[in-house]
Amino acid sequence: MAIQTIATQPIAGQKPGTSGLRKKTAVFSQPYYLENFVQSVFDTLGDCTGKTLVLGGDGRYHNRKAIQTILKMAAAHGYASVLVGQGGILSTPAASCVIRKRGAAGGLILSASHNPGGADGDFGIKYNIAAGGPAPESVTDAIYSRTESITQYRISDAQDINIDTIGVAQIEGMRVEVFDPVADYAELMSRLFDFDAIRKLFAGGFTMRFDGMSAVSGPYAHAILEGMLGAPKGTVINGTPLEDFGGHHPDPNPVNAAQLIALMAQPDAPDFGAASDGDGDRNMIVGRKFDVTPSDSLAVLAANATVAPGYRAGLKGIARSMPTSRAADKVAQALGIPCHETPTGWKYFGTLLDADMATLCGEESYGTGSSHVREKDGVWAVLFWLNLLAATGKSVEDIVTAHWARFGRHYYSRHDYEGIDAAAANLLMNDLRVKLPALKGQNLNGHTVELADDFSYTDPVDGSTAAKQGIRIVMADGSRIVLRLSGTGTEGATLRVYFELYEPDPAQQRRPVQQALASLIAAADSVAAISLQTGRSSPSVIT
Ligand code: VG1
Ligand code: CO
Repeated sequence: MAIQTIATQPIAGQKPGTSGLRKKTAVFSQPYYLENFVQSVFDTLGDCTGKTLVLGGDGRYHNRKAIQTILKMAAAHGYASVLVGQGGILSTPAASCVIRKRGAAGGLILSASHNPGGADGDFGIKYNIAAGGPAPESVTDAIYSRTESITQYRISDAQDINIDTIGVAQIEGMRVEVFDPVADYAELMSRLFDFDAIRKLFAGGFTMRFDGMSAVSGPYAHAILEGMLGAPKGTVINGTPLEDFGGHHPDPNPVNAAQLIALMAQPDAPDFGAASDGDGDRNMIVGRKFDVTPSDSLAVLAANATVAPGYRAGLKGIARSMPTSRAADKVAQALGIPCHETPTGWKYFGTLLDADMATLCGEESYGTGSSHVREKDGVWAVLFWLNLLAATGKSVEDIVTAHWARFGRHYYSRHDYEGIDAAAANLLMNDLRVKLPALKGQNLNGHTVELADDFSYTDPVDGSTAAKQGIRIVMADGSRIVLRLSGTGTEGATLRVYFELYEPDPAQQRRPVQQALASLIAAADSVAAISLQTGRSSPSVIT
């Protein structure tokens, strides 16, 4: 065994986006691609000697190979120890949990999350810091800038090691510990939620389907729901991680989790449905014939947080990403706690959670989480809902409609225009930016514009700033249109248009969502010339 120094050259475009570096698998599997990026991470971190690194991924194609490469590179950089999830499996929230619990210096998570996997799909990598959360922008910017000047990387020429059996091995004197990816996480969950009450719920005949979407959350759901909580076998469907996610798009929304939605619409539907994404950090909550929007889910959990033992003491604050509906703001107001508005991406919640300024966080993109880790957490959200259902004995629909009656309903929808021409997408955003100053006071389809800007954020804890985080057009009647370009795609550009309309009157809260939002949808098209600029007459995905 020897450590080798290999000459390399910068590869263009290794810039992490909303959540790490994501590219086509074919790009990632090119010689030097992963190595250059990982070396740039290690160079940015500085001296790694004696430190512990957590390593794992969502099990997608190329995961195992990438893990072997990273192990050999870590060994060449003096890490004392690398903790690897068995079989290379480690959900994003479990990685965050393990980094924190084991006092690791950080972790490398291999995932492109909700993007499809396989040889023709996507692959990704991100670095998480010692607090357990995604590296802040200052770090990802430094990594990117390192990728632009890299000249060599260091790697051990050791043989591949067995990552399928729990135990300890060595590479160049570095300890490699293959651990059970579920155990620490499951133990944390059992401390946060009333497992006895949930066990009784299942024992009483309550039925559920959890769709693992053939991705990483399956093993967690099998162990916790069917194992620790006694849910009948078959509660978890698509529960085995597959390298290509069964050819599906592992994104838990009503479009991509159509199988679950159809099941929940049957006359004999289970009481409760849920799904998670590729790397296990997203969640979709479904009642019988009743989908819960992620923004509502955050608000409902916040309003009822004290039912769960881990949140008995109440919440310090709530944080939501800017495009997420303002349903959580209403709850924060009622609870007398702050509601922070951050840019899209979980990395912006870290400082607020560390400073105890927020306890619950959420994003409209099926992401909910709390201070228990520093990532959004799919299975956690599902357990929180189960705890709530067990504590109240009510149905999902009854809980949500009672919430609307009390706080008002925020009708909400996101329209995605995927794979559009990147130049056209940038033109659309730039044209709209130019129009913003003149929009104030204008009447758009019956809504008077109160504020129109490009969202900028200053972190209240460390003072760091992020500009151009999405265009928001806020109306005097409380409704909003938000437009931004995705930072997780790998082909062309994706335009996301978010719509929100507040309806305080319970008699008006059961309208079809797209109909309720129709005036805003038409207003967005006229102000941003969406059909004209994208060449699309309708969005590719509506959630
Ligand atoms: C999307 C979502 C964002 C989420 C991000 C990572 O980003 O909109 O809310 O944090 O994915 O989620 P974008 O830039 O494509 O809109 V995950 O589960 O893919 O790590
Ligand atoms: Co994800």
